Amino acid sequence: MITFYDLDGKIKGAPWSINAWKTRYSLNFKGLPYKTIWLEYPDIEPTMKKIGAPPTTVKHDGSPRYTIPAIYDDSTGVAIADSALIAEYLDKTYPDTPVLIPRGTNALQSAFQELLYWKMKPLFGICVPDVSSRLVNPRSIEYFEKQLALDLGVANLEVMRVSGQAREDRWTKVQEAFGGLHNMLKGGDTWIMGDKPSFVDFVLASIILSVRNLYGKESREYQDMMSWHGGRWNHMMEILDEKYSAVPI
Ligand SMILES: N[C@@H](CCC(=O)N[C@@H](CS)C(=O)NCC(=O)O)C(=O)O
Repeated sequence: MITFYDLDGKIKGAPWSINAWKTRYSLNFKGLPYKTIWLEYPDIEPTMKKIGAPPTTVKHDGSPRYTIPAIYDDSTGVAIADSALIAEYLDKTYPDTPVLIPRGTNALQSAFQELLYWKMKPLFGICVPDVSSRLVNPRSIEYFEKQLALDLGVANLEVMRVSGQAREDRWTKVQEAFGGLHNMLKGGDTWIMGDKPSFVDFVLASIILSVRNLYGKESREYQDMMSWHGGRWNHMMEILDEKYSAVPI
């Protein structure tokens, strides 16, 4: 069976890590059974070393950075981290399951992921200062805030907070970013690659999910987003919620 490593958080049953959701959607989409191990930030590095999952990048001091999501697959003995590498591994190892990264689309999928991150910067600007108080367990807060502030090049996450009209203006930029995506996805397709979901849809959905986890399904933010562009994001999320959002423990 596959063991999936995710981050624990304050809201049980609603895991909050955007990156881990990419892998949860991937595993659910493929219908592969798995169990979840819930970690706190300080546990990630020792756990990854223990299972043999390599670091995915480097920290600001040049030391290796170990990250979740990661999986350990006891049928092959493979331990692997990074959601995109995990998707590639799952496609290769379980060829009879639905494909996450269709053959020949690796470069396009990577490029689209990067584009999404650039486009969604205004959204991250709104969300980041709210994450630790609403979602992160006390044991992870110091690590999370320090690491993210370093990543974002700010003294602390609070300096990013905007309110009042400035927040409204930023929210308009988020809507414009989704509008840009909507214009790219011509026609009535629900999914980025056309008639079937693929890994990049799960990347986009995990970003949308971060708003729902942070502010709640009934929040003004989430409801507003779900009304944009003829409800196309709502339609996508409804399908994903119904089919691929189970959170096995
Ligand atoms: N590109 C990686 C990013 C993974 C990532 O940044 N994970 C965060 C949690 S959401 C993490 O484990 N951070 C630990 C650290 O930065 O030390 C992926 O897609 O899996």
